[in-house]
Amino acid sequence: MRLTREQIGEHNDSLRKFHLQKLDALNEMLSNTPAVIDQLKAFQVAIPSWALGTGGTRFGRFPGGGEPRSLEEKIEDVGLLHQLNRSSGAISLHIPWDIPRNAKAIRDLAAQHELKFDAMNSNAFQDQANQTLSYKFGSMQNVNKAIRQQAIDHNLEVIQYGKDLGSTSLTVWLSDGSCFPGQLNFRRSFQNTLESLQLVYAALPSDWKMFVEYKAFEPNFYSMTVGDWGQSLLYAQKLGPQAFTLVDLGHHLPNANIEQIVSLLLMESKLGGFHFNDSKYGDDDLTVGSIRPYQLFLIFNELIDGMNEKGMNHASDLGWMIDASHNVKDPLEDLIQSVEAIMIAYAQALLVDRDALKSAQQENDVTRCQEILQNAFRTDVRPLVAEARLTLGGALEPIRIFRDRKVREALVSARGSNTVATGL
Ligand code: RM4
Ligand code: MN
Ligand code: MN
Repeated sequence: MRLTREQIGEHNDSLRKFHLQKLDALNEMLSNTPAVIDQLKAFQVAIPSWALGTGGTRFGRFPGGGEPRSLEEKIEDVGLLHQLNRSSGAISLHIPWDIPRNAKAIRDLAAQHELKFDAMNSNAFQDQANQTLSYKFGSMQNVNKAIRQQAIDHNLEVIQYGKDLGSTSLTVWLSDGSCFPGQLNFRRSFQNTLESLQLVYAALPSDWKMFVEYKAFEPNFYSMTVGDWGQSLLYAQKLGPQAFTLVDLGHHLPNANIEQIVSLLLMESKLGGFHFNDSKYGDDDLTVGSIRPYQLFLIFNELIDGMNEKGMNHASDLGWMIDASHNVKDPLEDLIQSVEAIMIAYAQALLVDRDALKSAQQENDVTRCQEILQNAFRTDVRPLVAEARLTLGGALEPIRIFRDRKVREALVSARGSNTVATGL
């Protein structure tokens, strides 16, 4: 489903006057709005193929209707999102949830929607129907070599799918770990995992990156074999220059200082990418920016600072992806909100007066440091984000047009009300 240019034009015309008033006010207040808008226009956030349906919890799943029934329909949904916000120009596939059986056709369809293929995600945390050996006691850490080999082979297959699609990165998230003290030999598990990852790393094309994603707990609750950024960094350092740490915002112990983690990983040139989501407790996978928008801003503040220092390209030198799951919201509306929250945090962080902050830090002027950050954070940058969308042909208010044009209703009538997308 796509909206027509005319429908988007009509929507924008009805809101343009008010939008321009707000934009003018910002232009008067700030000196660098054209540069910020240009950077926003270049910034793209990949959408995971598993976020387009309703995610379940272990207590149940409540599909909302009109969920995509195939990879093709997922691509169409991301295409629609990108049409509305012009910042969702990539999709990230999880294998085997979304196997591209006909790579050429899938590539063509994505190109029609102006979408690229972001990181490929492997899955050695669930047993599949046709699988011979079980991951019950882990995959790459497993004491059984044949099980480790099965996980390695799966990752090699995922790289192959990615090559066929034009992706250039692999994200490995392992649920490996233990639930009880004594269950595992920590060092042996680490070594097994490292050796397995090394075999996958060896198969990476030279222009690919490997992202090693860590997670503090769940589904294992006593130890995780890639449990924090320290462990992930160890693997990435031992693997080599194409391996990096991936930070998923929901994968830390409560109150972790994620912005500091990001800053140090960047310093070491070992930050690879992001999975954005928000949480109150654990890996809640809630809408980005819905719980802790200030934390998101502080993370972007460190990202920009660290990337600028290294002369990195904000848009292309790290992998930006959402990793969320929706139990009570329309998945497309939720993704619109998540992408918007990321763009807002990025824009606010671009407004931080870095020279002033540096001198305030040098002078130990703690009050001024806080003022500088909070001045940026408290600026309503939404007109800048909307202007970036508008000039790229998107909609001024994506959620409003989504509802006005009854997009979900149209998807329900096209796909049915009982469809269930693959994913968690
Ligand atoms: C994990 C982790 C991975 C994601 C799976 C679905 O908790 O965040 O990135 O692929 O969930
Ligand atoms: Mn993740
Ligand atoms: Mn997660």
